[in-house]
Amino acid sequence: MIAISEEVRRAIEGGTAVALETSVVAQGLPPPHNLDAARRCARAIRDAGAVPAAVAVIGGRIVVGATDAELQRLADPALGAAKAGVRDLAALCAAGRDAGTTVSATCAVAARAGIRVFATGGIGGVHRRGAPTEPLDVSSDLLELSRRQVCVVCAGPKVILDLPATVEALEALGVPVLGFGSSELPAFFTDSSGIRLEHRFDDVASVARALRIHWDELGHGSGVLVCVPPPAPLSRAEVERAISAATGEAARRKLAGKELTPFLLARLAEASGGRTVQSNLELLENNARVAGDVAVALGALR
Ligand code: PSU
Ligand code: MN
Repeated sequence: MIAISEEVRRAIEGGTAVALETSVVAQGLPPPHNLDAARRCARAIRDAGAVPAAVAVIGGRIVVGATDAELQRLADPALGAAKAGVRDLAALCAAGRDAGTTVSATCAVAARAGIRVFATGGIGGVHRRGAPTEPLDVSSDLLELSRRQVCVVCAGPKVILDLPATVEALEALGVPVLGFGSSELPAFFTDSSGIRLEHRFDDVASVARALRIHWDELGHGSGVLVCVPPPAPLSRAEVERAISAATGEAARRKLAGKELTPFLLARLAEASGGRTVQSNLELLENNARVAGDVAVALGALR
């Protein structure tokens, strides 16, 4: 059921494979930026001396190391690829569907395939609530992070979330949060969340050492979040204004579940005249490069 490409299989043995999610291709970014992002991330990982392994569901098979043709298939909105969270994988496979995999699904597949490092843009988390009567929406990304031995390199949780609540959930779940070149939690398009990070690293060799200790010496079964500030951040104030408007509209339309994140990201893109999309592309590529460096450093410790 899990088809691992020959190149990725060899890289897993050598410890240099880096997983990529594809919900960002199928739902997170509009065309043609979605395909562009996938290609830029793959190139950045190769430039670091590692091997990209895009995870996706194609015709009911989970692929690890999706081809460019398969990525094109996910990137075409007319083909209707689904959004696969971890719990959707079996049903989508049984139904023979195509799907982009979220962070939760990608963590699960990467761990199963033996891939230890994974790059994404921003992780899901605890959504904001306009009123206490609204249901609590918590991304399955958090729970998967707590039970898969994968290092997720990201620009922090998405700024559309309730950031303090997301950070508390990560603490409760026992997931280490490491700042890379930053002592403040980045929040996707913006580098200022106002939340201080206790652990900061400025080189990938130290990150790799922390991963080895976490998994091999201490025997922890959880993932590790490495948070890299976005290279082209937007101002927090500007982003917050757009988020209030977008979350208000989502509440009025009673949007929930897996539609919510893509809706909010699309609204922010409109409100910013496309600047959130540019920022998203830059940070995805940057995270892919750091993930490639981490994978190479981790391989050197074996
Ligand atoms: N990173 C991006 N854009 C995205 C996502 C991540 O730059 O669209 C996706 C990830 O796949 C993440 C998902 O897992 O958004 C979160 O969705 P939800 O809040 O429904 O769990
Ligand atoms: Mn959700």
